[in-house]
Amino acid sequence: MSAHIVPPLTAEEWERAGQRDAVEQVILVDQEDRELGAAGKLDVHQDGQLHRAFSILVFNAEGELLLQRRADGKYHFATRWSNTCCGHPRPDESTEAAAERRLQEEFGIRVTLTERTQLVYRAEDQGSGLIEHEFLHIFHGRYAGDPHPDPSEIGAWRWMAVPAIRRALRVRPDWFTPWFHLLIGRLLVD
Ligand code: DMA
Ligand code: MN
Repeated sequence: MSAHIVPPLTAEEWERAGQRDAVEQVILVDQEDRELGAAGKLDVHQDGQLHRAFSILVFNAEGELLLQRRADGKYHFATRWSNTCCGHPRPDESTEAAAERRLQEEFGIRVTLTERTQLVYRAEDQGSGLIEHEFLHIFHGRYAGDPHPDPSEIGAWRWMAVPAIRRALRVRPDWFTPWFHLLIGRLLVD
């Protein structure tokens, strides 16, 4: 199973990445999001190939954003604070269905999502050696009440007002994921 996985993933990191990540497939795309085929999730993040992904921003009635701290065992960008939820549609799965699925798996909540915009970006994770290079579909949704996070995905969570997020990003930039900087800096207008 792991024969095609090459350094920089160490044996320990491979273990942490776990069986679920090892068998997941993602959709390879071009710069216009046209499908080019499927490939293994960990392979794609080692090689830095462009693939389809989504990022979700869930707000409460006060306009605060639900943030998550990625769990210690995540395959990349572990322990960093980020937007509500992210992930990859599987081959033959719609991006919206995948977004709603991951929100339920990670946070245990059902939210109706609306696609707002798209963004292509590339970022390297020093910790894991993995590369994110994504055609990102950005969804917004609203939710009231407490979420029920899966601790293997989410180490901590909090609601946070956007001005406070902007200050935190300035003061502690490396506590956050690179795509969260992009989402807040370039896209978020709420
Ligand atoms: C991957 O997020 C997608 C983006 C936008 C960075 P993730 O690692 O939280 O998702 P998953 O664990 O489902 O691959
Ligand atoms: Mn990705």
